[in-house]
Amino acid sequence: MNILDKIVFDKRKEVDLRKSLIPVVQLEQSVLFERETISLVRKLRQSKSGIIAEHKRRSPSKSVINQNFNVFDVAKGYEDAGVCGMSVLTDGKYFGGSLDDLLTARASCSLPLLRKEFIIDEYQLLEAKANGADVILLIAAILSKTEIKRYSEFAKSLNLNVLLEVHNEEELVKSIMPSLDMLGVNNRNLKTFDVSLETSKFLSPLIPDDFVKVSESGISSIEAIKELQPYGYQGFLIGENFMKTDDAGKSAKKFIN
Ligand code: IGP
Repeated sequence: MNILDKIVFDKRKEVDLRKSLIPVVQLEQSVLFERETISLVRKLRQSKSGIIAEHKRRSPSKSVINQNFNVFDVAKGYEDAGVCGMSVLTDGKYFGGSLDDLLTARASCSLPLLRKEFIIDEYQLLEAKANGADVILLIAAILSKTEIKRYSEFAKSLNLNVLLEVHNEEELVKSIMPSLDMLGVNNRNLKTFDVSLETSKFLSPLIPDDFVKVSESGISSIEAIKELQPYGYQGFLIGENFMKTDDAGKSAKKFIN
């Protein structure tokens, strides 16, 4: 089993347990369920810098990145820096995150929030909505075409934006459909953790222009962004580079003109 298979295996068990503990009606009763969501796509289209800044304590590839921050301050710092949106990792076992982190970020800022999670069930979309998310991530490497269609259409019905993540041509070709808002190219191979910005460059011409293109992972300089912009990228998802410093917001600010 590669790491991605392991994560998905554990996630299935976790989601089944959560489902048995918190029924859907309870999620739907959250006050946040009525909240008007904020569109990340719209913000990215209008923005020059296009930064989506992530809250990430640790990861399977890097182990500990930063355990000292609290999400409330990070969200505030990112908002003050002028980023377009914030990504909050909610996986506990591999990334040290939680839905509570999402809720805290929601209480702290009015940025569009992405629930960064391994989505394998509609239930997780209801959780995202109930905890203040505006955007969900779907990972093509772990979903069939039918699942991508089902989850993205369900997300749209909840007024959530959809970011679909791919890493190669095959995943991209199977995934293109009108219910997606943003196409994200992950420069990191989630099975091997190899990182290369060339992945974004190579896949960009295969992404139709009606989707906002987002380059994800391994971005550590303004030069890297400048290098990717001519390929049509309008969004840049950055985690570690901000989180490894002692002031994530201040680090993000350096990327915004
Ligand atoms: C951020 P980085 O290299 O800047 O910390 O990467 C983000 O792209 C990465 O955390 C990520 C991710 C994912 C994490 C991209 N896709 C899917 C978990 C699941």
